[in-house]
Amino acid sequence: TTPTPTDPTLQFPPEFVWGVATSAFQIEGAADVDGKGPSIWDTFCQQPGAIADASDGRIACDHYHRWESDLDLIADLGVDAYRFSVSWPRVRPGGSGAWNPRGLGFYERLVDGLLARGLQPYVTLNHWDLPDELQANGGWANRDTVHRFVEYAQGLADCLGDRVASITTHNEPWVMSVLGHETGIFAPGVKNRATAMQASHHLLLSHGLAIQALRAQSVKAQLGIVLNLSPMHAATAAPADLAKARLEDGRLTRWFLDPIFNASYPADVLEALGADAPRVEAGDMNAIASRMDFLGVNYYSRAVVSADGPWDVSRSGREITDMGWEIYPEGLTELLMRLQRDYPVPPLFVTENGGAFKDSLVDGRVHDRQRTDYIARHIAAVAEAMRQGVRMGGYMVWSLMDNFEWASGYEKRFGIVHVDYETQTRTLKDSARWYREFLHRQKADSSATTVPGAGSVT
Ligand code: GBH
Repeated sequence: TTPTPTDPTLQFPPEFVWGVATSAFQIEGAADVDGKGPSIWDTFCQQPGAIADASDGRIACDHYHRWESDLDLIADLGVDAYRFSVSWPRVRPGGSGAWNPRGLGFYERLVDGLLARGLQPYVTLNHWDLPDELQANGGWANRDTVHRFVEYAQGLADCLGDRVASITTHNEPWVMSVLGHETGIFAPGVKNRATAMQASHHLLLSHGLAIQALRAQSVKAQLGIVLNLSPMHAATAAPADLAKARLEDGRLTRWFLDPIFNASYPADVLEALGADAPRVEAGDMNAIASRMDFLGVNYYSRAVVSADGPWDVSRSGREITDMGWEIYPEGLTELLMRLQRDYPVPPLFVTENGGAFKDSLVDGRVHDRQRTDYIARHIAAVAEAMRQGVRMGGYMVWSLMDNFEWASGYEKRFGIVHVDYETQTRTLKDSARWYREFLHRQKADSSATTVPGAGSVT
């Protein structure tokens, strides 16, 4: 059953940060307005068959023109923070060379608009929309892109570093490297494992070097990275399944956390990669291991692996979302506890969590009981991790509103706010009403007994 907004086990400490999240390419539209250059996603969308409904990001939620009323909507939810990303080709169209003052101006107004409404800006620098001109040079597979990214981070921090609460270097480097360069289902659509692993190394290196550059600039924002992580369960206790689960966990989780916290890649994964392992230069690993202020975790489901091919999710007996992902809230507790047990992590944030469901808008209401249930149960899973001693900084729902769901186009809806793409009308779904009521109760009861384990999140 869905926890109610007043459920006493869902009482969090007052400093816990609640938010909603989006990303630039998925909501902004205005693909070539005010001097924006093309990104690899603009280009990828033009490839026949790349996007399920043959759509693109040209208009999306038209947030570029509707940002003020969208900020009013966010404020109305009663959240503390808004996590969004900056479009690199909007602020520096070619990825190098001239900056675009009109693009920078958009994000300055957005940040000021958040602050004016009492909302903390949580900025992500790279949520996948690399400038297309850099891709022409090899993109993330080319070591030069590392330095272009550091310049981009410095330029952005010059503008916004004193006004934003939090800066994330990359959103989900696993997705950009593996889905973008190995399976090729995401931009730039490359299908080569060695290229994917080289790209992942450059993403990590650019993260570490950007953190160092921003520290040297003494930005006030908290600095970190966001990873997509899942507990990796073996389908059976057979040795072959267990070995495969161990290797897949190595590729998804340890491949990123070992370098960030131990300055080394996991030996078993390197061995399995053989000649596909990345070239690493002297000093790279120490740069990657630069100290972070937080670690962001995007959690949607667990993963189940079987040695004889893809595991059939219908065997799970669980409800699945419209993406075909199993609903598995206790996996979030398991994951958060494992991270704090295995690594010297700074405070953890759930920077994305949510579900796609088939919604219907009837008489101005969307009764999205499944999404409400999904969010409430995952918030309860965070509370449980905190009771077990995990230091948590915050939780953000993916997503504020329905948007461009990458290769799935607009057919999959993750929003707690419904978007009518004909009229661009926004309508609060029942899940948004639940979240608003829940947050209202949090603030009202914040003097009462709270979930222990928040640690000092400063
Ligand atoms: C996030 O990525 C993105 O940050 C966000 O932009 C996006 O809109 C949101 O999630 C929803 O998709 O193939 O069944 O094994 C999610 C990363 C990586 C999560 C692949 C699911 C595989 C599930 N995803 N993962 S499955």
